[in-house]
Amino acid sequence: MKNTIKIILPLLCIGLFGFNKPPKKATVTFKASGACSMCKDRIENALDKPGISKAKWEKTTQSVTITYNPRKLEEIQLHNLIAIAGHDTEKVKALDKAYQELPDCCKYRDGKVCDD
Ligand SMILES: [Cu+2]
Repeated sequence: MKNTIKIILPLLCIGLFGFNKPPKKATVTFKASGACSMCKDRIENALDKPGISKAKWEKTTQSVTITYNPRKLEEIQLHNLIAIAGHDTEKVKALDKAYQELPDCCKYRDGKVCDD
């Protein structure tokens, strides 16, 4: 019985003191399409927003790794920021208008690649 209390009490305390809140920091990696270092800058700049502490896009893996605050942003918003800048992610397709406005060499859907 005493042992049970020893186990339950700390759990109860954790529950009361914000265990239910999401953590302040989370890191996610997902697919985001791009062609070159200009795309890298564009994607990373699009993620230069409050609540995002780190964003790194990699051409070789066509993926972006983002450290953000889940209390301020939902993961889908990260996808939206990238899509608005003209780049497809695994969950959100870029707006046509934004894609058309990309420089020719950044038109990743045609398999184009800029010289870096
Ligand atoms: Cu590019």
